[in-house]
Amino acid sequence: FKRFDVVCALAKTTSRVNQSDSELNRIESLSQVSGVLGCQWGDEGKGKLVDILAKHFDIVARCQGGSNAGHTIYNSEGKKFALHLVPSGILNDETVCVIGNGVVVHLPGFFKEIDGLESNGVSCKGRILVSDRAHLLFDFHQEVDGLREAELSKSFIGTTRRGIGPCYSSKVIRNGIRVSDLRHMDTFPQKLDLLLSDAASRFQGFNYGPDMLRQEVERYTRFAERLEPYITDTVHFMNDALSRKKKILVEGGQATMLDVDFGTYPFVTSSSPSAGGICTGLGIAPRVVGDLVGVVKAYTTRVGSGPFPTEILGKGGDLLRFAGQEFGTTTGRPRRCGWLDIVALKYCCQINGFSSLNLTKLDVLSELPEIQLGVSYKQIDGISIQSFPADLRALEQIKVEYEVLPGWQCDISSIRKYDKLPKAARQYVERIEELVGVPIHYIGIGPGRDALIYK
Ligand code: 2SA
Ligand code: GDP
Ligand code: MG
Repeated sequence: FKRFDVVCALAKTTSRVNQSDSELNRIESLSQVSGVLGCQWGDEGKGKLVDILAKHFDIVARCQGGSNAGHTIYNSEGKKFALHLVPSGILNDETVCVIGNGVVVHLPGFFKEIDGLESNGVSCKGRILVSDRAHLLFDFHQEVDGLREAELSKSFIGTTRRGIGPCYSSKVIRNGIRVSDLRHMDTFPQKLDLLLSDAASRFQGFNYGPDMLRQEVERYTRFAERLEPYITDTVHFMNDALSRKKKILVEGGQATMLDVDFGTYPFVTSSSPSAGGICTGLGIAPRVVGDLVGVVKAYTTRVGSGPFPTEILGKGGDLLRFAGQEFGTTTGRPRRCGWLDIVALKYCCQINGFSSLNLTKLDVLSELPEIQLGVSYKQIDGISIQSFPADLRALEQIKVEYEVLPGWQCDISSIRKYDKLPKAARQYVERIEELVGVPIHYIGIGPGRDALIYK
């Protein structure tokens, strides 16, 4: 762990720019293991917060998902980076980035991402550790993802087609191939053959032959060599770091409403983006997990199919989409847009036990004369629903009750102090806190690193 010590020594000497003592105090009082998790259907702006917090942590770790994630961040010069597998701590030179055992790793995508970062001046050497227990996601998983979607026809999930579901299926059915298997290339071809034959027997449209196996084995022999310096027993690494009082920030991908257990199943991803995924995806004990910051957009977006109770169809939705530039970071797909859903947010807060929230993209609402907040759900017969329903049929039939709040109709993107925000904007923030019962500590008013208000 020599490289880690060098990195941590550097972290202590970092200058912390543009932050007041109370803002610094807020960040530095975050517990030894903290997390940033999505509260809606993804794309809340988790990457931006992780990038900002990263310089106060020694390690930033991903615990679930794969390159379906798209985290857009801007460095201090305003240069844009879209990250998928690499944790959003990478732009801070001092941070060690861990890809945990719960992540599914597509090596061609991983190396492409690293090459892209390096060619943009971000040094990745010795700063990224990949768990030897993480599962490998192959190109064929991506192909199968597409075939499954085609098979589902009108009831398609709207996946990112990055092979996530098929790879987690291989893992759970127990014929998956893990990073540590790359150290045994003698048995690798047999294992891969088993996986590919399985896919071929299931999907008629999947053409598998000896050439494909030979080519993949050749490719992965090269990848195995290139990956070797990254491969780490990250369970040991994380627990050793904990015993040495290092600070760990966990970066969630996707969000609770896309969680395979708690989300709008089956319109979900195949991992656990909620708090539970931190322990299973990194091998650290629940008792060490401290502050969790929930990231919630000031409105709601969803990409892909599935229920969306507060969705705004038509022109209203288009307006938000263009104002918020709501297009997928990974696929470029237009995101569906709607009002903030307090019922879903409360459900998410219950599951994750957030210590605070980051309300993002408040600036996007600036032009609206009034803003709606979905505060409760009622059944067709008028009876109130207490929590977010599991039953999608029930969800289709609910009626959302809204509170209407005044808009502020002025540009707030250059404001940096909470009390300088227009009264209507503060009212909106405080009403959300009141309804949800969790304090909002951070407010996003633009995509840039400095566009954050500490409340
Ligand atoms: P998958 O590919 O199997 O995980 O898809 C299953 C569902 O999970 C949703 N999902 C996402 N939703 C929002 N953002 C995601 N990342 C990208 C981004 C998405 C993009 O940052 O914009 O570029 O399209 C993400 N990843 C998975 C997905 O839409 C399905 O509903
Ligand atoms: P993530 O997946 O949760 O990390 O979010 P994405 O990066 O996919 O999507 C969030 C988008 O909103 C990105 O393009 C960010 O640059 C941008 N963003 C984040 N916070 C803010 C904010 O407060 N205001 C505005 N206007 N944009 C933001
Ligand atoms: Mg995203």
